[in-house]
Amino acid sequence: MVISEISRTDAQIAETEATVAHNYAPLPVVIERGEGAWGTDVEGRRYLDLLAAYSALNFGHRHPRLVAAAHSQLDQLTLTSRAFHNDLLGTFAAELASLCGMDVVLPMNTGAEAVETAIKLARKWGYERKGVPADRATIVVMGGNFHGRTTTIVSFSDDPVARDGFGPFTPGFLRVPFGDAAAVEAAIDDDTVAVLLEPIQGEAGVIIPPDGFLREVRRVCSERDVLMLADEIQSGLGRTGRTFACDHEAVVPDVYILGKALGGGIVPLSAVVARREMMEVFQPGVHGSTFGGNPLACAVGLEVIAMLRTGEFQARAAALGVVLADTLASFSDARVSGFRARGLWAGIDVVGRTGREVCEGLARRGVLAKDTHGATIRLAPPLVIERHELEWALEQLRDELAA
Ligand code: IF1
Repeated sequence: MVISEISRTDAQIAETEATVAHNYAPLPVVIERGEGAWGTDVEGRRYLDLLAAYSALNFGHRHPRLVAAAHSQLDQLTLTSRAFHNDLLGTFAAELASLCGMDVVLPMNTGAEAVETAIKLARKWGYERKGVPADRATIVVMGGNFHGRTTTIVSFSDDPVARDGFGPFTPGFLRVPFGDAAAVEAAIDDDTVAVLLEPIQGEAGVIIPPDGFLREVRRVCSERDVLMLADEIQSGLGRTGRTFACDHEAVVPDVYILGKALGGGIVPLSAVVARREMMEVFQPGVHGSTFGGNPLACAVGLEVIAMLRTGEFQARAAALGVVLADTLASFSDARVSGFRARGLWAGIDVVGRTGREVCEGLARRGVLAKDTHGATIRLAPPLVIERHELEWALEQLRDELAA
């Protein structure tokens, strides 16, 4: 009898390693099914997903309302391109603009595309409305930023791993320390068209700026006629216990940059949302995307917006966020040297082990999480997680750190 020497997991990993570029180092877990906050691997083992695809799965795996919206649209129309109208884009844009308190939406697909769109908007607005001399526009960005992987975006990254080897780089960006409003103000001159920031920095390890920083940036941008571009791709759409992370300081940016959970974890959907006076710099033909505003994504996006309008997911993230923060605060500082948490989002600095080692141990305990930058792990459970599931997961983390 031939006994298979290799498990389905190992076979699947070997095939992936042989045929897919090694631009990631995934945990040795092969997910086959997802339901709510849980994934099941090819050997039937279940995992509680505390990454939620970096906050693209705020509504969990295959939320029934979102799957239903996708299914019904699949039977009708999936793509027209913007060469013609479709019957959903206007409604989707009106609903999203209303959710943001803005007027106009430019739909794209990935987060990086939305960030690039916002950069182009700010530059064009600077030249056409602010009178900045051609090709002189500058944008102030933050140390520790992560806004995507295009060559222009990595041009202003301070992470050598994300940036090295991809030059020559796009000029026109000034980096200042995240959280330092005085440095932001000092960096602004007559050529500055925008300040681009994540209200809370995700990849940097869930870095929350000093209270009042966002209000100060808002004040300075208003005073100096500079656009405040808020990248809420990861921090937005309920993650921090509010619709947007900016809401915690009652700050309304000039431009919201959205993505990830906007597509419900089903289709890529991102968007730039702003007032009409900004968006008018985009005249026909100056910007676009094949899939931008496609009816399938709009159908799912409309359902996401309807779900966010109930406030249920924001309230869950706020309430369970208290459980998360209180539990992390109880961890001994022999295991955790620090943490940051807001809503259902936390960055935890572990002691004596790499974040990767902790995440490998968590996977063996049936919990999926992701490390970032050495000894930090990020927790971002789906907002549909039940309290007892979150408590169980945190027990696994406590046990793993004590191991
Ligand atoms: C990867 C990080 C997180 C983002 C913010 C724009 C984008 C992202 C605030 C671009 C994307 C993803 C990208 C993915 C892993 C993940 C990530 F580790 F890369 F940095 F979440 F923190 N703005 N973040 O977080 O959106 O083009 O990917 O749709 O590239 O490894 P995208």
